[in-house]
Amino acid sequence: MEGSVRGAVATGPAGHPGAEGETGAVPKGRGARRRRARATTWTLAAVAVACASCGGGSHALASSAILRTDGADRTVALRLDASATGALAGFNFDGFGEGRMRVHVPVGWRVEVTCTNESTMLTHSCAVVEDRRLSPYGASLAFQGASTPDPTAGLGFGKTARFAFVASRVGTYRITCLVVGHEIDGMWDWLTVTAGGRPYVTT
Ligand SMILES: [Cu+2]
Repeated sequence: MEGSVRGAVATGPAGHPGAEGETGAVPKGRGARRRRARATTWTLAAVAVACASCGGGSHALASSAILRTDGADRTVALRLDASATGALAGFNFDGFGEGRMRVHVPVGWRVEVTCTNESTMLTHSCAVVEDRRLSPYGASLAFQGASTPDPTAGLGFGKTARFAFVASRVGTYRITCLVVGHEIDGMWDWLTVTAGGRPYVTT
């Protein structure tokens, strides 16, 4: 019977040049090109390691990508990319956390959310909750059906889940991740349900 615990295998950064010794200074020609190539490899490796937990890209999403409106149906499509950038150590939606994004939707409109976890390290979820005091344990859903499935467990890397709800009450709510500790680490934004007007996003 195996008595040992199999641990994670540590691997070097992709493209590691290995134990090859440094050669003398070669100002130009193949040697210089090789050094430049090696420096680029190291830079890319460093970026890959630095962003291992943030996943996603380096740019926050544009408002036009975050919210799309079908006025005839009184429906909005809201895209929430969890950990879209490295902002707030990846605790963001679409690159925004700690309330820096505010989604405005008129009362009675249907909100169709597409939630994708871009983090390679952490699970994340998407939910709309009552605007109560921030807690490591999250908050209650503001509208029926307003979260991804099993939101305290969250979605794995690259997973997408969709949900929809009707913004049935005027008020201020939070868009949040309900994985324990994430909201209080900054992974929340605002949803304002307005008495009228058009849907829009401010960042
Ligand atoms: Cu999260």
